[in-house]
Amino acid sequence: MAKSKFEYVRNFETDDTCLRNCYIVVRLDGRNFHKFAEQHTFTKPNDNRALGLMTRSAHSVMEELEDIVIAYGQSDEFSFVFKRTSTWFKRRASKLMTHVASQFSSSYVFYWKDYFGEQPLLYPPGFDGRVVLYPSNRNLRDYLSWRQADCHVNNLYNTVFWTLVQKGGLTTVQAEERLKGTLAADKNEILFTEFDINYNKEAALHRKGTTLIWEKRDETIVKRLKLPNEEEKEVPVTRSRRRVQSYHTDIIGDQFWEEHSDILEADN
Ligand code: DGT
Ligand code: MG
Ligand code: MG
Ligand code: MG
Ligand code: MG
Repeated sequence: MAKSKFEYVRNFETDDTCLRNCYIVVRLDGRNFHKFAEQHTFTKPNDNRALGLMTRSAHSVMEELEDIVIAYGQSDEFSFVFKRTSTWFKRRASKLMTHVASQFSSSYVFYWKDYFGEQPLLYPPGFDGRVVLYPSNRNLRDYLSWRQADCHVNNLYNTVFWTLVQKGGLTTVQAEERLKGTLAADKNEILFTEFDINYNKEAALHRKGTTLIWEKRDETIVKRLKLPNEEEKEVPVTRSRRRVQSYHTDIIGDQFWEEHSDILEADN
């Protein structure tokens, strides 16, 4: 087809190809979820329906899009890591990020009722996205550690804060005052001595967030085979299938990475 005289406008598009050899991380974060959580009466400090829906949506992103090797989520955010050798959409940052954001957002709405039942979704939620490149396994692990440490710090604070309010009868202002300047050890101590709560025994989902990875499983099904001039017979067929598995476990230390050594590709 002949080129139109308008064709030149293409040249105004900027190149946003992600640097080769780097892990591409897309992090989404719920837009104004402070208000969204209030309006949809999320339980405090953690709403398992909301967390389940976030994870379900991330699961859909991993299944529908190419080359995501691990995802990590907590609160209203989820990070998706594309393998460093991915060539999906020619590594164009805007394509990758918008596909992740739109697949996630539409899934969040699509699966809403599976988690919230009859409670209506009051308005369409949105998610912002950003792309960050990490050139080494150490940098990528430090990124994920940073998000999990953030989960821990916030959850410890929120757990004590809402325990002081819900069980201790403090007002939110009093609880905030009480926690001013306290360290992690102080917060653990308040929970333990005043409320008989051992923070380390609180739900791992809340303390560690959610990590999604691919796992291979052998699956055996019985197939009916009909060869020419033979009776039809049933034969077992085993094939390796990948499926998304979720973990609520520490990803800061080495153990997780040693047990799942196929996630990271070697630094060269
Ligand atoms: P943003 O991200 O700048 O548009 O603003 P927000 O309001 O989304 O702020 P952000 O992302 O820093 O904080 C997440 C908010 O979501 C925070 O206000 C608490 C709320 N949220 C997330 N998960 C839960 C939950 O399980 N229960 C409750 N009650 N609130 C939650
Ligand atoms: Mg924010
Ligand atoms: Mg947010
Ligand atoms: Mg957030
Ligand atoms: Mg198109």
